[in-house]
Formats: sequence, C-alpha cells, structure tokens
Amino acid sequence: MTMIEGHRAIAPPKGAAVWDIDPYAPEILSNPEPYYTQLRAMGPVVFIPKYAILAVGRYDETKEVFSDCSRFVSSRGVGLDDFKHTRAWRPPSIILEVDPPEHTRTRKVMIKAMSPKVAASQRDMFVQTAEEMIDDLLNRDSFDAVSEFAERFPTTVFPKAVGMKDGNPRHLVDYGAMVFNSLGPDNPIRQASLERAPEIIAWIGQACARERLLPGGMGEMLYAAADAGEITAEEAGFLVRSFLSAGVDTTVTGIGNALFCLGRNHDEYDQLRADPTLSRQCFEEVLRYTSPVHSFCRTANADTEVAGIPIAESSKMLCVLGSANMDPDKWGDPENFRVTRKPMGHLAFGVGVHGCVGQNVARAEMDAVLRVLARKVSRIEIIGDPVWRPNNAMHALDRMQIRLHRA
Ligand code: OVV
Repeated sequence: MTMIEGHRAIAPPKGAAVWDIDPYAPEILSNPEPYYTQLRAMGPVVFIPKYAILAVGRYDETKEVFSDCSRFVSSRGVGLDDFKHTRAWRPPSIILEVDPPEHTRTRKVMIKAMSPKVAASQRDMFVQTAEEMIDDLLNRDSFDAVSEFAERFPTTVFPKAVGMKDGNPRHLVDYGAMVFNSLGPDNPIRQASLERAPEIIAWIGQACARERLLPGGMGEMLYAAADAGEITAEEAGFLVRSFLSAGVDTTVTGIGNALFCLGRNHDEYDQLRADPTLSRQCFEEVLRYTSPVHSFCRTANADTEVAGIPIAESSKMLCVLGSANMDPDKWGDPENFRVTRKPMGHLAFGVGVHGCVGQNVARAEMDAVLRVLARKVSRIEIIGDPVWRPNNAMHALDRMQIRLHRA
C-alpha cells in the first residue's frame, strides 16, 4: 500500500475534480476565503494530489460526511494520519477519536460534566472575571487582543471551572495548538508546535490526575463518574485530558475572532450594545463567519459514495467546516457579518454524534465576555492590520492591536 502523510494514498475517484493545491500552506491558512470559494466551485468532492485526500467544502456534503459516523469514522483519526496504519502522536482521545458504540459511553459522561446546568453554575465566575479584565483593559491606551484578552480570559476561567489546582496558561495554550496542528500534515507548522511536546505532555499528564483536581469542578465530576462505575479511573484521566485539549485554544480563538468581527463591523457592535440579548446569536455568527476550527478529517471505512462520486475505503475526507459556513447556497450573503442572522445549522461546533460536547461552556464564556463588553465598551477599535497565526486546524489570530473605548 502506498502511504502519504500517514494515510493510504488513494487514486483520484471517477468524476471528482482534481485540484493541485496545498490547503495547509501558511498563506491559505492565514487567508482562507479565496480557497474556500474555489473549493466549493470545483465540485462537491475534490481530489487533492499533494496529500492524496478528498476535500468537501459545500455545506450539504460537508454536513453529510461529518455527521455520518458509520460510513466516515473518527477512530482512524480526525487529521491526515490514519491510525489504522500510523501510530498516533499521543494515545488517541477516548471521545474524539473513537466511534460508537465505544464513543457513546464516554460521550455520555462528558455530556453530564458540561451540561447547561454546569455551564450556568460557572456563569457568575465568568462574568466577574470578564468585568475585572475589561475594567483593567479600559485603563490601557491600546493592547494586544490575543495575549492580553483572548488568551487571558479562558486560561483564567477554564482551569477554575475544571477545578485545576494550578493552571499553567502558556502550557495550556501551547498544548491546544499542538493538538490541533497535529491534525495536519507533517509540515513546519506541525513540527514547530511539537518541538516542546515532551515537556508539555508531561505537564498535561500530571494535571489530569485526581489529586490535582479540586472538589466541585468539572474534572472531579469525571472521577465521580468513575466512582459510580460509568467509566474507569484511567478513562476519567483521559477525559480530563480532552478538556485540556479542546477547551482552551478553541475559546481563545472564539474570543479573538469575536473582537475581530466586532472591531471591523461597528454598526453590528452598536446593535449588540443596543440589545445585549443578541449576545448569544452574535456569538453564533462569529463562529459561522470565522470558523475557529476550520477543518477536521474523517476516514471512509468502506467503499461508498458522496454526491454520486465513488469514495474508496481508506480515503481521508478533509471536511472544510470554514467553507461550509461560507457557502452562499446555504447562507445567502455569507460574506456579511450580521449579529441578527441566527445562523442555525452552522458547522463550527461540528454536527452529529461528535458535535462539540463543550459548547454549553463555550457559549457561557463568550456570553459573559460579550455582555460585559456591550455594557462597558462603546467601541472596539482595531489598530493596524490583524495578523493570523497559521494552524493546521484552527483559524486563529496571532496578534491584533486594539483600543477599547469606555462607554
Ligand atoms: C482537538 C480536540 C477536539 C475535541 C476533543 C479533543 C481534541 C480530545 O482530545 O478529546
């Protein structure tokens, strides 16, 4: 079998367009819109020779592939590496990188640990932290929205919600970047991210231990599920690792991207200020418009077809969520950021049995930030050009100088 980037190199399927492009090139990761547009134009399923993968970027096919966990599995990895043929860079996640029925049991425990009730119980802490942070930032002339706001907020509140005795913000952010970069090819971006893996992985491993978690936190709830016999204690540790893998960089990116959207669309921000109850739908629109997780893969577990195009067993399917969220056939005027859009069905949290299990917590964090902003800040001013930070699976800012104007 011919292998490429950790998976089987398939031949171009009959009827699929062939596109000679590197979707993981830094310039595309930093400015993906033209790539999204062309991907959708080329066809429903596009063969990319550089990695011998199939990409889907139209809304319907992206949703079809992403949500059909029996034809398109996660257990072979949700990046380019096919775990059937290549050793994973870390022991696979027991919720992300598994299929039903194994997935169902771990997912159930995570659903309970991040229920709407649990998210609501953290709300006051999220709001208080947002108030303190924004008051502090209002005293500054201008500052970097990424390091001083987007990274600072989740790395302050999330370890508290999990009940970590000591949250190391830098390690948490770098571990998240590593997890997401590992979903791409073995390019310089992934290599740079994995350089410090041993040190960070050792720290993460220790942070997941029961004795490092405080009672009442979401982490301890997982160990309580182990006490109740729903999972093993070892599995509880792995699920804490999932919190730390998926809970930090995603929300960091969400906040950065929200500041980007609202700093560029002052009329939309004014609408949010006039009616702060728009905060929830405003966040959904930020997610649709910027797709913090721009793509995840699935693997065809048997011969099948999508949009009439034959898909061979072992095909890696690159599901370009960012492109589906910009599909004009679905959204009408996708290039307009509108806080009143109500973008039901956007794919930024995924869809189907693997849909983001932490979305209640993510929404509660973002809601706190947006509501406090709307109350205290009259205008978000972006100074100079924002810089994006290429990541193989995330569409995140590297830095963006901003000034907050006092309301
Ligand atoms: C990147 C990511 C997303 C969702 C879950 C996980 C990781 C995990 O480690 O479980």
